[in-house]
Amino acid sequence: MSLPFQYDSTALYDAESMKKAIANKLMYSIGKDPRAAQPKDWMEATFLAVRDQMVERWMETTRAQYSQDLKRVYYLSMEFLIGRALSNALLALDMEDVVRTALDDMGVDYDELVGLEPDAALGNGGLGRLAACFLDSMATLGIPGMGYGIRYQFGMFKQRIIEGRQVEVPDTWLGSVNIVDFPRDEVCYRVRFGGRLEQEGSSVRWLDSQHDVLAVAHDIIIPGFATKSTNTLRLWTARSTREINLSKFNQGDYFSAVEEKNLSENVSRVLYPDDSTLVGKELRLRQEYFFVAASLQDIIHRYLSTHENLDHLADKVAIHLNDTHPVLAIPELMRLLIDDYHYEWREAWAITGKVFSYTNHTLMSEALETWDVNMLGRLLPRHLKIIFDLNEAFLKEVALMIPNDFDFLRRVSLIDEHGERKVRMAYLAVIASHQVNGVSALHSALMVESIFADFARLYPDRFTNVTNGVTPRRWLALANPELSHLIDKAIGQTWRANLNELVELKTHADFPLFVAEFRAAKLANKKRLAMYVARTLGGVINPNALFDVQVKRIHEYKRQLLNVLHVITRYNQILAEPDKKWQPRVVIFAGKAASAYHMAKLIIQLINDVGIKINNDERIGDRLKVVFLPNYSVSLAEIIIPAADLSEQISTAGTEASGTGNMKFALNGALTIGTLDGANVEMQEAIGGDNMFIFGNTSEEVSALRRDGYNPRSIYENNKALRDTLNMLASGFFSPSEPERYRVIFDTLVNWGDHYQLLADFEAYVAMQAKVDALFAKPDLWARKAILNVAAMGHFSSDRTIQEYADRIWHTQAVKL
Ligand code: B1N
Repeated sequence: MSLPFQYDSTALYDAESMKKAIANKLMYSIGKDPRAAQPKDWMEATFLAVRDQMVERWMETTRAQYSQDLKRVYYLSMEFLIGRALSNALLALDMEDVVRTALDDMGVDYDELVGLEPDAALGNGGLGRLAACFLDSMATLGIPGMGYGIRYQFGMFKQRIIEGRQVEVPDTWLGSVNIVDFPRDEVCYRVRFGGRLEQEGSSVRWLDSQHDVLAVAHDIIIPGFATKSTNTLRLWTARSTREINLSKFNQGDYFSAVEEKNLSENVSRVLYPDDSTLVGKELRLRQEYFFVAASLQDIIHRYLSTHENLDHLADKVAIHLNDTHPVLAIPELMRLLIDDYHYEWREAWAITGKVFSYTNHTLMSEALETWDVNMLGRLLPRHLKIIFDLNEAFLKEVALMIPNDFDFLRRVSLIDEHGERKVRMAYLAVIASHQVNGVSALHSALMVESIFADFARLYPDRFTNVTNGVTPRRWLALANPELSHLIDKAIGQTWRANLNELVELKTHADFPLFVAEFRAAKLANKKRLAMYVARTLGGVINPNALFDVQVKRIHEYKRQLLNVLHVITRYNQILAEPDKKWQPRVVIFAGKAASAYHMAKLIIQLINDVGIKINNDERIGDRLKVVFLPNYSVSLAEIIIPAADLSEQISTAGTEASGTGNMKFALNGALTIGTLDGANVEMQEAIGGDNMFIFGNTSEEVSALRRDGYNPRSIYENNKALRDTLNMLASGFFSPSEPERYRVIFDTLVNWGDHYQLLADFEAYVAMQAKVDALFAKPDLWARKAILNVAAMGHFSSDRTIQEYADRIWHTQAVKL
C-alpha cells in the first residue's frame, strides 16, 4: 500500500547526523536546553534517537510477517529479565562507534551514559532471563514471534545490604520520561473477574463479573542482531474501568473514590520476588489471568483480521507457556471458543490441543503451582467449571487406557483432593499441550521419571528436551569486549550469529601468543571488577588472586552454604599452616533472597559476617577475601562474569533444572567447579571432563541416600575439618554480638537431616578446591583449559535452543526480508 505522504527515513550512518538526531531529541522530546541538560537527559535523548533507528525495521518486519502469512509464536511469560537496552540495540544495529563519536563530539562520555540506563528487571532469575535471551534469538533468527507479559510498575526489588542484612528497596525503573516502550492506548481489552454462571441449555454464561480491569498494551522493540528482523515484546498494564467512582466523588468522599481505581490497577503494580517457590496469593492469580486474558484476546483479534474463523488457528498460531504461570490460557481459550465463538466442546479441545506447548523449569515441589479451588472459583468461576469438565473427560479417557486403577486416576487428576482441594496447574498444562519440554537432558529425563511419570505412560511422545542456551550477543560481545576482540582477531567476527564457530579457537589454545593475550583480557576484566568493588564496598581486592564466583539467587538447593563451609575451612587451614604457599583467592558472592525466605536471608548475613572476620584478620592478608556484592542484576552480571576465574555451579544433583549462569561463565573463560546437575552434565560432554572440576554425588546417589537413609551427623562426627567449621557457626564465632545467630544453620545441616546433602559432598568439594589451586598455580595451563571451555560453548547459544523449538515444537519458519 502506498502512502499519500512521505516520511523522512530516520536511517543514519554517520556521527554528524547522529549528533543532530540526539540534539533534536534533547530539545524537542526531553525539552532541555543542551546547556542545562543533566547526564540522565543525554541518556534519554540518545536512547530515543537510537530507538528511531529501529522503528522502520520493526514496521517492515511486521508487514512482511503479515504478507507472508507466517505462523507466529506467542511466548507467554510472567517474567522478562531484559536488562539495559541501549548498548544492546547499538550492537544489533552496528552503530556503537557512530554514537560514541557523536557523544564524544558533544562532550558526553558514552560508557558513563550507557550506565545511567536503569535495568528492565521484570523477572527474578534464570527463568526470566531465559525469556529475554529467547526474544533476542527469535529476532535474530527471524522467527515471527512475540513476547507477552506484564509491565510491572515495580520490577525486581533493589537489594541493599545494611549491617550485613538484605533490605529490599522498590525498583522504580520507569523514569519520568517514557523511553522504554510505545503505549498503545487503543489496544485495550477488558479482563473480567468474579461474578456467577448461568446455565442456558447446553451453554454457560458468565455474568455479573465485578472488579473488571482494562489491559492496555505497551510495545518494546526487540532488535535482531545484524539483520533487519525485529520482534515485539508486548507488556500489559492495568487500567481501571472507571477513572474514579463518580457518585462517591460527588458525595465528597475523594479518597474512597480513587481507592477503587488503585485497587484494580494493583494487578500490574509489582513483580512477585519469589524464585522457584509458590506463594499462592490471590493477587498473583489475578496477575496470571490478567495478562493471559489480554494476550489471548489480542492473538485472536490479530488472527481474525486475516482469517474468517478460528477453525485453523493452530496452523498460524503457536502459544508457548513459560512454566505454569500462564496456564490459565488453556481454559481461557476453551472459554472463548465455546462461549464466544460457539464451537462444540470437542472441536474446541481439538484446536486447543494443537496450539499450546509448555516448558517445565523445575521439579521442586515447593515451586509447582496449585490454586485453591475456592479461590479460583470465586475469581474465575467459568474457568473453574471448564477445568472440572476437562478433568471429567480426561479421567474418563484415562479409565479406558488404564482400567481398574483408581489410585492412578487419583494421581493424575487435575484436582488434588488432599485437604483443601487444589487445581494442579502443571497437569493441566500437560494434558492440553502437544509438546512438553524440560530444560536440560538430565532435567527432562528426571521429569518423566518423577513429576510426570504417570503422564509419560499416557502420552509417551509428548515429552521432550530442549536444553537452554544464552545469547552470545549480550553475554560475550557486550559484556566482554576484551575477549570478543581477541576472538575476532583469531577467527573473525561471525561467531556472534553462529556460535559454533568458536570451535576454531581450539587450535589457538596451543599458541603461546594467543594464550598470553587471553590472560591479558581476563586480567583487564578482573581489574574492572576490582575497581567496581572498590567503588561500591571500599575494599581492595588483588586482581592477581583467583576470582572464585558464585552469583545467582540465594537458595538452599544452590548451596551457597557449601561454598561458605569451604571458605571457613580454608580460613582454618591457612591459620593452621601459615607458612605454606597459599593460592590467594577472592570468593565473590552476589544474589537476592526472596523477601520471605528467612534461611536465604540468613545465608546472606552469614556471608557478610564471615567476610568481616576473614577480611579483617591480619594473619590472612590477601590470601583469602570474601566479598558480597549487593544488588545482583543483569548489568552487574555483565561486569562480574567476564572477570571470573572459577564458576561455582554446586547445586545438589537433581535440583537445578538447567542453570544458565554456568553457560555464561564458561563462555567468558571461567573454569567450572560443579556437580553433575542440570546443564553442567551436557557442558561436561562438550568441554571434556579434564577441563572442568566435577565433584560430588550424582543425582542417582542423591536419591539413593534419600531413599536408604542419610546420616549427616555421622559425617560431621567423622570429619575434623568439617566439625571445626560447623562448630564455629554454632558457637557464634562469626556473630559474637549474637552467638546463637547461626545455630539454626548448624541444626539444619547436622541435626535436621541436611535436605540438600551439603555434608555428603563436603569432602569431595574441599578436595576439588585444592586441585583448583594447584592448576591455577600454572597460569598457562589454566588459560589453555579456559580457552577450551570457550571453544566448546557453541552448543549453548540460545540461537540453537530457539532453532530447536522452532523445528520440533512450534513448526515455524523464518520471515523473508
Ligand atoms: O529456570 C531456569 C533454569 O536454568 C533454572 O535451573 C531454574 O531454576 C529456573 C517460580 C521459577 N525454575 N523455576 C523457576 C521462577 C519464578 C517462579 O515464580 C519458578 N525458575 C526456574 C531457566 O530454565
